Amino acid sequence: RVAMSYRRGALIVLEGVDRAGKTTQCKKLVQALQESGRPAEMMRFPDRTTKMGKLISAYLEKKSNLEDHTVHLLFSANRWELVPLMRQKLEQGVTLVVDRYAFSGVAFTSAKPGFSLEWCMSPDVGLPKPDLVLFLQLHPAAAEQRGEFGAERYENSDFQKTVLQRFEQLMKDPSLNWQVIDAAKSIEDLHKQIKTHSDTAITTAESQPIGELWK
Ligand code: ADP
Ligand code: 2DT
Repeated sequence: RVAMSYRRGALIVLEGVDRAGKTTQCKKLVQALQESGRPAEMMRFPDRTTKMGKLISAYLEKKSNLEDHTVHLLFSANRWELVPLMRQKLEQGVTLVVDRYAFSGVAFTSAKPGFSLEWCMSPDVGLPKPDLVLFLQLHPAAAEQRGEFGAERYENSDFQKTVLQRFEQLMKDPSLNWQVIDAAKSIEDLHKQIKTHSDTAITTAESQPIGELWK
């Protein structure tokens, strides 16, 4: 094919506070895309199945302690180790629907004392840039009604409130296609809205190269 479009898949990221419905919506989006004949796959970060992912998982389950900078870099490394696979899929035309990405990385670490947004962003600079970042916005009180916090690290309401503030800072970046969604709506309403944004992003991405995050 000469001078043909890229026809690559889109990189779609879902972000939001704990229990906003990210996992529920990622699964529904992948299923809907597949049913409409578009190749799509789900990914999640952290990916706990790799060697680095297992270290992260033990940390989140409080089975191990890691120094704060160290664990931040591990979360980033866990994304970088999957970049070759992500690029391969995208170039094959597969749309990737990703549950959390570098935005969670920055929001969670920078909610700890002594961590600037800039320092937290730097290891993730140059990752494949999402074509769409859906932020599932949910008030902390509404999130609480969806059930108790689990026993994992970071699962407490004061920390989550600071995390939300950091997400809000990241959303001011106009170089990214942020779409804020009201996550208090029903699962079906949210899905329709997310599907519409995704269809637009997929069409746009087809004729564009993969971008570089925060570069
Ligand atoms: P996250 O991945 O953001 O933590 P989940 O998709 O795991 O969120 O959903 C958290 C909980 O909230 C689950 O019990 C899920 O069934 C419920 N839930 C998800 N979406 C909604 C919604 N739109 N309205 C009410 N409850 C929801
Ligand atoms: P879940 O598996 O329930 O989504 O929880 N986190 C995530 C970070 O601190 N840094 C990161 O880079 C990422 C991707 C968010 C995972 C927990 O890990 C946090 C909640």
